[in-house]
Amino acid sequence: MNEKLIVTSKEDGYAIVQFNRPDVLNAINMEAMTELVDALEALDKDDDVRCIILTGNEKAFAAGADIKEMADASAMEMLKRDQFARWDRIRKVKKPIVAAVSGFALGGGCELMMTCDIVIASETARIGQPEINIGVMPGAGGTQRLTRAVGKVKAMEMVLTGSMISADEALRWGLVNRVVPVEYVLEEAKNLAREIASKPPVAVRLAKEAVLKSFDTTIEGGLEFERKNFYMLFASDDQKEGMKAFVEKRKATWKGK
Ligand code: DAK
Repeated sequence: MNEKLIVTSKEDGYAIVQFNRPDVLNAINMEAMTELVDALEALDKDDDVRCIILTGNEKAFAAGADIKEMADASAMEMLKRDQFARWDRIRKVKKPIVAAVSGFALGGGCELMMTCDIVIASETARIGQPEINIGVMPGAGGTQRLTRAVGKVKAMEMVLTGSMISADEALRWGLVNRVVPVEYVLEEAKNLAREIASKPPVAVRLAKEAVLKSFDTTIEGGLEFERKNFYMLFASDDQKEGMKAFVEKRKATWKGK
């Protein structure tokens, strides 16, 4: 039997999803992408899981889409493969995804990292959009999410030169949340996942949804959307419990409804 290209494990309240193509620096081929999306969607439906960590290994989070798989493809073949459909499904995952990034996060790897909600990077992280060096350009959000995260001039430099940035630069530019020594990157992501998993799940879900909404609407539309989600939470048991527990000076117990 073929080895799985994506390995999933569950811990207390969260799950870890790990790329498993170490020989090619976790380059993402179509099979890995399918496994990844299937795993994320299954975890999204799993009530025991409240947060998902996406990670690679010490050398690479992911060095991009598999170049060897794309090299000879025609435009029509690329169109028929319809890989964007899989990427779109990741965007629809409702639970928070924390990326734990060591080594290379390049091309599709960087784009996948930016699709995650929070990013913990190790000091060894090397982040970039090097597609220009192989005759193409970013195709899964690299010109859009990167530009929103770091601003036009920095995104332009990364996309047009294909140069990589260090973890410290990524931190200064707002592309990652924090930088830790490589041996702590997964531990730090787990701490964060545990903390998110301890929060009321419906509020977490609606809050994530509202933050993401800011990417594709006007401020007016976004504020309206936020307000509706805010009101909706007053229909949850967890809102009653959370506020009651505060008044009674005790710890809240969440029901997730
Ligand atoms: N694809 C396939 N194999 C890769 C790979 C990749 N992206 N990156 C590395 N490898 C393989 C190498 O070929 C090598 O395999 P063997 O030769 O041993 O068989 C092995 O991994 C180790 O790599 P190196 O020997 O090159 O290792 P080095 O430490 O010397 O260099 C490197 C590391 C990361 C600087 C170098 O490997 C590199 O430049 N890799 C390519 C990085 C890159 O250009 N990434 C962007 C790929 S394009 C789409 C969505 C997304 C995308 C496209 C479409 N749709 C939804 C349609 C995304 C496109 C991309 O990401």
